[in-house]
Amino acid sequence: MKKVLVTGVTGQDGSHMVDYLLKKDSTMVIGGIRRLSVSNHKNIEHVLNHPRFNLIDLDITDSENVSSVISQEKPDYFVNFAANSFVGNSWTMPINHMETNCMAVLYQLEAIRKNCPSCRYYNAGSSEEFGDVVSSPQNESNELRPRSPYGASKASARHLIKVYRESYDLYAVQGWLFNHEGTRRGEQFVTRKISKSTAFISRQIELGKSFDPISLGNLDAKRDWSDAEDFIDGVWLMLNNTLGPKDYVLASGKTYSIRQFVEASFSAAGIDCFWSGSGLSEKLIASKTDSVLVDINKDFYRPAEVELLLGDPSLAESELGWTRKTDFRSLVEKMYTSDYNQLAQ
Ligand code: F7E
Repeated sequence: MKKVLVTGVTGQDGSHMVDYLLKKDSTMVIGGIRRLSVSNHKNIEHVLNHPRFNLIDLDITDSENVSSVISQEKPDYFVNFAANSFVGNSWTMPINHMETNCMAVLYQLEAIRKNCPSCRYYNAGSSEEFGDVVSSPQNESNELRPRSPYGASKASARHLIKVYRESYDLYAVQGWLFNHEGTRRGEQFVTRKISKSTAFISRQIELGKSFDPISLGNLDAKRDWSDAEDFIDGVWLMLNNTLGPKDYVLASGKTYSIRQFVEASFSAAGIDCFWSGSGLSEKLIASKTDSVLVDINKDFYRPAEVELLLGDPSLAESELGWTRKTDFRSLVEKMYTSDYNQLAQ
């Protein structure tokens, strides 16, 4: 039986990782969890009584706590999905992002090096490390040119992982994970904001009730979006790579604008619509009723934007045998349908 310690288990990726590992008979899973006065267990409620799943108090920003947990548990794998992951917030909380996304990784690497050097380590890296890209698609040899405190924190963590791997012979890796979304996605991220609001608008239209438009920022930024569940297998393959510890890009190899995500979401809802105006005055209008579905709010623009992300997953495909099941349209439909069904219950 292998012991896997996963952090961030109440979030999207951590909770999917727990589900994935519990399907294997050969793993027991420890969820490292930061104690809060309010419960945030929604994504793991269904596994709380699983015989091979336990929760443990773990604050990744407390180096002493990290060190004692790792020396006591001596896990076979440590999978770090805990992070402050909202890029937009990182300009207002840069120190928090650096402490949570970078210093915390250093505490984990140090604790593993000293107490449990055979433990295999994974940190959730990000396409935001590529930032202001000069060539597309982005692969493992692209320069890191982050554009946000968040991107800088993840890029710094990546450098530390490489240094520890090469200096101490640790099995320590990170994945450059491009945007990955789904029904457990936090509601402040643009995809979930759109799917949830489209579902609400659709329901209000059915009930003959009024609604506010969805207020968005930059519609023309392009992201490479995948289903978060498809990435979990890629992470596990990286942790069990017969070629040894290496960092890989996980992506779909296709890029779509926020505007295209909005269009796909209203298409999933069966609402005909058209764009009108430009810049901050641009609006998405419902063809039948002339009501405004989307407007623009400059508060959702970022001080510096990553305009285009497009990943090249070919190395992960050829060396790890990694594949994906869900394409862009199916992902948008899945998210919209789940949000609509929750409202209609
Ligand atoms: O923004 C634009 C925004 O916040 C996507 C995280 O998982 O993926 C995620 O980071 C795009 C940006 O995700 C709104 O300007 C327009 O261009 O959903 P997001 P993100 O910043 O791409 C990477 C890979 C990570 O590692 C991160 O942890 O959408 N946008 N209007 C908006 N974004 C938001 N949030 N809200 C808007 O109203």
